[in-house]
Amino acid sequence: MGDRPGTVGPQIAVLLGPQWTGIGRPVVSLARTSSTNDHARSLARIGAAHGTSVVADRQTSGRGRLARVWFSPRGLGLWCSVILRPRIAAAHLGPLPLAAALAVARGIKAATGFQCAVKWPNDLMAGDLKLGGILSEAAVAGERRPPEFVLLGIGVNVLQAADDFPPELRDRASSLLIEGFASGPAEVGAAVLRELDGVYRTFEEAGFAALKNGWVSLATMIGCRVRVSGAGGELTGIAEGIDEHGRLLLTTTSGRTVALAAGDLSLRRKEAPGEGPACFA
Ligand code: BT5
Repeated sequence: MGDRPGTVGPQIAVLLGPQWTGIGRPVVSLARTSSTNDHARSLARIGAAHGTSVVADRQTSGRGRLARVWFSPRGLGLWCSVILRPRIAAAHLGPLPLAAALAVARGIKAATGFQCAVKWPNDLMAGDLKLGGILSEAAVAGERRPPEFVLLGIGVNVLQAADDFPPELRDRASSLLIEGFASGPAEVGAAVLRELDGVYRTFEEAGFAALKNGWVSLATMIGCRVRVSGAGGELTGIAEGIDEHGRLLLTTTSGRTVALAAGDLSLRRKEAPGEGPACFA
């Protein structure tokens, strides 16, 4: 882990202002770390307070779900993890990544004016290109108890030009700059943390049910033909919506509707008879 302070974190602290006591405070700033989630975990284990954020200019082993690589070059994106100490049982935290994605989308809008979309379960999208993602990890001691802590990892591509992405991501990823919205990682970060503060308060007090409509209003894949892959294999069908637990409601080609708690969703681009419209065709 790098010990030098970074440049993005202190700017976020300034933008949040000295009076800010909400999520994001204190900001722990690093020039470089393996993964902000890992650094946040070691701080959480030694008692870091609810709301503490860890921001790095660059991650050397940034990761997505299932230990996938998350590309996090220096100064070009928001690479941040927030330590949460929930007061609600672990069993109710399933939709937290969706709530967080909603907060990030609202923060991006507040900082830049750009309205991105959310894609189930944890993506931020510009059309069908990935702009960012959420990695939520919890130290759970039983489903009926609050976890000791949750680490909410937030990655947003801000300043990359197309050729800053590795070749395998160039036709799948975008940044706010590529979308035509100039802003810095710190401006985006401060706005995201402000939104997260309000969204998380609603989540704890009223549950995801109170945020669901907001999430759905930004979800462009609803009504589309999609494929979902996960531990149980692959399913194809129409994404009808989500329920109050954040599960995807998918009507399969056989007409059965299933509620999926986890998986990877991809939009099917080619028309197939009897399967409904394809999106982004
Ligand atoms: C995610 O995983 O989308 C969660 C990403 C979370 C990143 C943040 S950064 C701060 C914190 N610290 C961390 O170490 N992580 C969090 P998933 O849905 O599994 O998507 C991963 C996939 O996205 C990869 O397999 C690539 O295909 C793609 N990808 C990798 N880097 C990307 C990037 N910068 N922009 C867009 N797509 C990317």
